[in-house]
Amino acid sequence: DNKLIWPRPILERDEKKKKVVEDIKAAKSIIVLTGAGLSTAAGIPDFRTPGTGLYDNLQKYKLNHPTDIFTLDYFLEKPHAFFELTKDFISKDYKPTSSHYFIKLLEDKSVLLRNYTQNIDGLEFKAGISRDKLVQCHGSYETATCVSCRKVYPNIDIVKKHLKPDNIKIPMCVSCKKGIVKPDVVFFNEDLPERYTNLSNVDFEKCDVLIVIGTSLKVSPVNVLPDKVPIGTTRVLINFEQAPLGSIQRNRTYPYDYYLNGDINETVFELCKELGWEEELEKLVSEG
Ligand code: CNA
Repeated sequence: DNKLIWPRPILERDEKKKKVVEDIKAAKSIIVLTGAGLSTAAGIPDFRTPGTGLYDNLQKYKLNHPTDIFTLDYFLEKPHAFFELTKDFISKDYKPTSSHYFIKLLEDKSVLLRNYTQNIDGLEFKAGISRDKLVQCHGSYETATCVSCRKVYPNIDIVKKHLKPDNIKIPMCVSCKKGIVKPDVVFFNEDLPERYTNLSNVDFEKCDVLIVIGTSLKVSPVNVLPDKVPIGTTRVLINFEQAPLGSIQRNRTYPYDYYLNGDINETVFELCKELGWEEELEKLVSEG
């Protein structure tokens, strides 16, 4: 049912692109909401792409459901699976994609209000996006906390030294000695960081252009963020697939919704070309 997906396809791609470019040119407060699709071109699998996504590649852990790996119950029982994934994230030197640099370019042009990212790979920082401009909705691998006594570890070194290429040990708390030290990435049913709550309550009402990139918008509560912008806001989705409607949105119609279907880097490059930002983007990427 076309009514249940977002945004509804109304115009031809070129026509939509033209409108999006006009609105970006006129914008003062752009929010970019990103997901795992943004980083697939960096070599990091997303969750849900059939075949390559993490959920299709977790058979060896014999999970009842792929999301189990990001639940506290499963983690407490079988922490190895999560730490094996963690090892990749914190040891490999992934590079930002050109679309990460596009977000940085929006910041350089003083039109980026915020980048809300669901990603935990830290590639936004590697692209130079300021801490102030970033909300890591699902936490990050920068810090860790003991699941038992809640001792906070201000860096991830304690975890890192347990994760050797072919030998994964479980990092235990040096203080209480009985809790596992869990990186501060948000699991299902865990609270999102305070920064997310505080800023999302004020940012979205100021947003004149919302650009959603590389997310299936299936994870709550981030998936309702697009519904928090004013009705006159331009909302753009750059993704291989349309997203399901959020809970609030069902009864509202946003007149300026544009779905730019296709590969993220290609679409972003096309937009930059039409914005006349091609050279600046290429410069950021090459200096990266
Ligand atoms: P998801 O559900 O896997 O959705 C990703 C979306 O991106 C899908 O709709 C894909 O079709 C689309 N996509 C993938 N590659 C491209 C491409 N090149 N061009 C166009 N579209 C593409 O992931 P979500 O982000 O929606 O789910 C939220 C989870 C994923 C968050 O909790 C993240 O922490 C988690 N995650 C993060 C990473 C990371 O940090 N890089 C990796 C894997 C999962």
